Amino acid sequence: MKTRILILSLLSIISCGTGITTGQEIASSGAHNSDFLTSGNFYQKSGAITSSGYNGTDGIAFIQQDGLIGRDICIFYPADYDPKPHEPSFALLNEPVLTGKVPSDWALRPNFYVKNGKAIATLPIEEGTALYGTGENTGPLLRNGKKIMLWNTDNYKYLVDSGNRLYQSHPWVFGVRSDGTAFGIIGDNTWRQEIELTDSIRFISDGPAFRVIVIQKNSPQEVVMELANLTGKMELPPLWALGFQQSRYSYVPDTRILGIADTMRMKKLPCDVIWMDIDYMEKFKVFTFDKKMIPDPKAVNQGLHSRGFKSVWMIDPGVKVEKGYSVYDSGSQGDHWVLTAELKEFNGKVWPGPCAFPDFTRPETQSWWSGLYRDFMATGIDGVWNDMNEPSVFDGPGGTMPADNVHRGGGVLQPDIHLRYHNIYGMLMVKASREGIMKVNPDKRPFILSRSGYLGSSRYAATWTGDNCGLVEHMKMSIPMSLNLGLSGQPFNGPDMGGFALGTSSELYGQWIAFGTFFPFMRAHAEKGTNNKEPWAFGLEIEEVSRTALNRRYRLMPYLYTLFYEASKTGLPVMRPLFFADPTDSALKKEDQLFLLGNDLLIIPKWAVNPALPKGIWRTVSIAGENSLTDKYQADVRIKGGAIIPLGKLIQSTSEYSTDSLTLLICPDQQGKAVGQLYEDAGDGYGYQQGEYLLSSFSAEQQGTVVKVRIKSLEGSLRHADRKYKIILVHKNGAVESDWASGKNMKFNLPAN
Ligand code: MIG
Repeated sequence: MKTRILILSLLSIISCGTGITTGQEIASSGAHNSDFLTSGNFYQKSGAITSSGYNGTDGIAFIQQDGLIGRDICIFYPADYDPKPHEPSFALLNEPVLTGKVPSDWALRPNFYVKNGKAIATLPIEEGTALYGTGENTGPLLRNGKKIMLWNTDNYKYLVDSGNRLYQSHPWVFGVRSDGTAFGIIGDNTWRQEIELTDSIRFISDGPAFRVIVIQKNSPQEVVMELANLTGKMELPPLWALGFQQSRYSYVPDTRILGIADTMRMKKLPCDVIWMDIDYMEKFKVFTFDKKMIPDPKAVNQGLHSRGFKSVWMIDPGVKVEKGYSVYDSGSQGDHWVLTAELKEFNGKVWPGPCAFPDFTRPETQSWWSGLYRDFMATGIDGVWNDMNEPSVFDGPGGTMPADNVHRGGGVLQPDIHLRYHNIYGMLMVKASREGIMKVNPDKRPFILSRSGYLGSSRYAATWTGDNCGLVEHMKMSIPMSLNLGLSGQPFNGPDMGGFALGTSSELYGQWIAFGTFFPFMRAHAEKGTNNKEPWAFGLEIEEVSRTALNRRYRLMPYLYTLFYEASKTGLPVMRPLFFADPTDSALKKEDQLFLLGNDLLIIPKWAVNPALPKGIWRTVSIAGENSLTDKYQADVRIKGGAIIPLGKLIQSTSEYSTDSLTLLICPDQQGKAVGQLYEDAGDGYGYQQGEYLLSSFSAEQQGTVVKVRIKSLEGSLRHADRKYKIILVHKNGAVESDWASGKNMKFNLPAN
């Protein structure tokens, strides 16, 4: 106890907060903070540091400073704001710069106060406002009335705290008013905190007083795009990451891995990726391979590649404490571990037994961790799965490390306790992973899947929603969960399709894959000890259901890839809530059985009961020969009047993807017109950043049985010499198909309906 008091007093050297700090100031003030024992750290103004965080004096604080930081974006600093415990921000790409005064008619201002020692910011909820966001949540799409804890937690089956805290933290509330205007609020701090959306919007932090950023726009779409401008965007992933992915805890030995791949091909179930879970490792030691299970990792990767598959392998943060194990040895030599409050190496139990945990706040540790990927990736690994990075610690308080553990920071990062850095531990881990992977494969686009995350972590990794169950309830909830992640800045996400824990019945799997095939990230996964959950494991009927569902995804690949391109440019989600179709239509605001894929496709799962539907023309289409109106499983997919959707060929993986011939699904609006777009590039690498891509627009006009189609190149230097097109005209009573044609201005004569 004595040591703790000594350390905390060393830590708590008073510093004065100036309120506003520029990026440069942070960089220079951070520079001499690398050794916190001599320079000390910061905050200590209206309260004292305790080992569990901030302990302010109760009372109301005035706004110390506020102003515009962009078009329709304002920032508010509380009176006792100190930048040191908060900056640089992990959510924001750049430190905000004041560009003007808060407009006089600005509706949303926070009130700041301290209650029970906690720093709080509240904002009023106007009547009729629908609330969303708050990141990864269980429960419905609409967040009104909810209380959410932001404290990244390994939440098996979503049972801890009734699922009110999961693996990720997004201090972000997104609101849509009844008139369709919208706002978003960032409570810019990483500390353990709660968000309450009961009588008002309330951020209640265990850290010192924090600043709040408010975006107000005319539409929800503009708010989400502005969030992406502030927090950064997902980089365009490799095309293969958009394919179907098959995982299990765990596919071992090597022969089983290749067997799964072979069965996919034999059964003509399109698939791009096989995933390797922890049992491939030797005694769960990261960056090793078990000699019996995987005697030759290179051969496994080559085997997958020669079958047209990619491979993703798991890496956890916990490093087995074992002298002679190179990762532990080099980590110890470099002083890379998170420390206890007594400044000793912290050890906690995970799969390998006692582990040490990299302190990713240290720049040296970041580069060390990056470097570990060199030999690993050299075996031909395509993607990396960072799991357990909340971090999950089996014998730690609340399943993680103690909140008073010490992170040493360095560079621009302040030293501080775990309570501050917990929620961005995983984000810092995937940042280092990504850098390491890019260094080894500079000509490939990295793919990383992270379980933990924080607002803005789509900059580094895709995500999935953790350990759900093979339950109808979890199947249905996967839609609002994915939607709210998309509305919180993470477009590349999806659930464990089919359910991770518990057995999955044939019926459930069939229903799930039939709409799950339209998730941005589509991976089937299964826990150890559960029934086999590959598409063929549920009998012939469900195998056929799966084949059709997967064929639908792969035929839609040109459209899906175009949506990912759009997301990487604008921050708009790939999977969108129904109210995006009409933010003024109150009936759509809580509908979360259905979703939109982009703007032009509406996905209606078979199990949806009395769904609210957007107004206007939306017509059911067949994408891969299915008739979803009579089919027991396949989701009803409807195309919007006025839209053109490019479809590709039936393929078994994106390694066969080409846009040499395209089918245009055309659904004319009231005036007989329709438009669409297509993005294409090499599918991997960075040529597209040098202009090696093509963004085209399609426009169509129908007059009776004649449809004229114009194709324009909008951007990029890629050219297509002789692309063949056919069209499928979707009309009131069905669809008619044309012959193949080519050219920039085509005229299709269709058979009469
Ligand atoms: O404690 O690696 O969420 O997808 O299969 C469980 C084994 C650790 C949790 C992940 C799950 C993965 C499992 N992991």
